[in-house]
Amino acid sequence: MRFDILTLFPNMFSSPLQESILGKAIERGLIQIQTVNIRDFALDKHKVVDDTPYGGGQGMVMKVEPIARAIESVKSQNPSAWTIYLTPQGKPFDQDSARKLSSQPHLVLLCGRYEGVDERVKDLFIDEEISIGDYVLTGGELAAMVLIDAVSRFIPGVLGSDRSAEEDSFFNSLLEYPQYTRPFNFRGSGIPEVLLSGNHSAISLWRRKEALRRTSSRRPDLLTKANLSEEDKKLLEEILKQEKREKAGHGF
Ligand code: 6GU
Repeated sequence: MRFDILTLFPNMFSSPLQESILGKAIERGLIQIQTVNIRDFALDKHKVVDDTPYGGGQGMVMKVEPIARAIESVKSQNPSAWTIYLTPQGKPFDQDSARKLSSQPHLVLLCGRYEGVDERVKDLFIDEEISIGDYVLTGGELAAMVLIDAVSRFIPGVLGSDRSAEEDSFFNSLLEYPQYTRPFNFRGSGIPEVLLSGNHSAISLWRRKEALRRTSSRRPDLLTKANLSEEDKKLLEEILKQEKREKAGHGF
């Protein structure tokens, strides 16, 4: 899969994408990432890429011509590349969006700065606008990296031959259960006994219950979407009863 990133700050992308899992995926040819500096497509000798807004108001707006020429240069090699503008005004990004985008062979990611881009960029060149959450970043660059990371995990082989993002528990709408590794005792703090029992069905049941407990207390909105079995519902009842008892002041 190929990603072309259109940005005024291409250096921001070098280190984060070259480390660890994404770095290996690039080395192994599973993903290709190229940055394109929008400033290289400015028309005047001072390489101006922004201007004051028509109608007045705060800040600067990214000009249409340099962005248009940058997008056209990338899309001339592949006219069907799916083109995304990263903006807080976009559709909220989630795991399902990441999975769907992973079936595209080529994504073009436009990163905005300042007060955003001239509206005509969106009308003429953008297939989809995406936001990574309800907060404001100084630009779309970090959002583009988040998107590339989440999408790449779905590409076969990126997580290794024996792992797939499809198996992630978030994909199944529950948060992960707690994990522990050695030492058994860290500064007086131990680990749940069941994990040492060697009883695999007891361990699975404990993990399922802890995943449900976490999801119920931190993200109850996810439970309504989850595919809960009859056993899950029983476990949830136990959890809620336990919580009530704890609230009432006797923690047993
Ligand atoms: Cl995609 N861009 C900016 N600038 N801020 C954001 C965002 C994107 N998503 C959330 N906040």
